[in-house]
Amino acid sequence: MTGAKKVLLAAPRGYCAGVDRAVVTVEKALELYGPPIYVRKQIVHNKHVVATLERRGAIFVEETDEVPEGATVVFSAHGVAPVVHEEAKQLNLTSIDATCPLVTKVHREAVRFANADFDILLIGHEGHEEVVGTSGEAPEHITIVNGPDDVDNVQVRDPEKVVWLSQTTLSVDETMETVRRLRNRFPAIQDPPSDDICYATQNRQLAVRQMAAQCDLMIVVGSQNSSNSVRLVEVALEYGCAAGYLVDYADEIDDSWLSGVSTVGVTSGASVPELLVRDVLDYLARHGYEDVEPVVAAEESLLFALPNEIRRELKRRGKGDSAKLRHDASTHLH
Ligand code: 0O3
Ligand code: SF4
Repeated sequence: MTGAKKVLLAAPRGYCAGVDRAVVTVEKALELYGPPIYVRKQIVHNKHVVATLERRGAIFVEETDEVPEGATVVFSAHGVAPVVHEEAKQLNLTSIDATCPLVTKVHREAVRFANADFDILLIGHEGHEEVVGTSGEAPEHITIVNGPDDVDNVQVRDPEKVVWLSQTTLSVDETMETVRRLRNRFPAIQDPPSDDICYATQNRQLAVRQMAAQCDLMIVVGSQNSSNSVRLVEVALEYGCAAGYLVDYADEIDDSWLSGVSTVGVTSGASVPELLVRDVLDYLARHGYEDVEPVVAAEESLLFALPNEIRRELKRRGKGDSAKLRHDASTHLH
């Protein structure tokens, strides 16, 4: 081992504005309406968040038809296809939409280009909830492109009327490679009106890129089904870190990972409460990595207003809707 033991701690890491809004939406719904509150799919892709909300009375279901008639259902941060809103209406459910506004932005782009009769090439992971939701906006116009190697399979009606859009949580580098190959095949392809890979995904990857080469090991806190968290491990390895692991909890860290390691990088995905990162730092401190140095790639201050249904109800009960209120409410998950 060379040099003293230390930790490089990425910033930004953890909760993005869309996750904060979605988690607080479920917390507020529980508080305002009382349990049970049904949530369609995992509100965000994090084991700890889901388990904590479950203990407080949230019931997670896979499909809308599992929700009893007349109950309240929250749609997850990843967004839903219009058909899901329809189903909820048919079942007489009160729906609260916790879709991140930056995902909704991509839905709107899809609708706009579909109305203009474009072929839309949606770069994203087939089967991921966000991709299912976005493609459900205009299924007849959208083709999913599952990364660079999928480009050769793409067929379009008119190569002059093609646009690419993307899932919000992809690898920036890999997506640029997919776009480069798409542009080789369809030189007239249009770019999205603004970046679809969101600020939070980009910033978390940027921080990892900045520190990867200085780290012998990268520990990313996040769940296996969290696209943006999985990408952080990949980025660490691509940018020169020798080893990288994704863990939900500190107790998943294997002591042998630290053998011969002087610098450990630590970060977390956009759906990860900060307390889980604290546990990892505590574990590392117990193993001699007490020196923690932040690596700050960007400052973030974005906050989204809660969904209308929640704001209306808070207002009706004279509880207001300040950002402060939201963060106070979710302290235990942060
Ligand atoms: O989309 P991803 O699997 O990364 O989802 P997470 O882990 O829940 O993170 C929040 C991202 C999101 C809701 C869609 O952009
Ligand atoms: Fe929204 Fe980006 Fe967070 Fe997804 S990762 S919930 S798009 S802010």
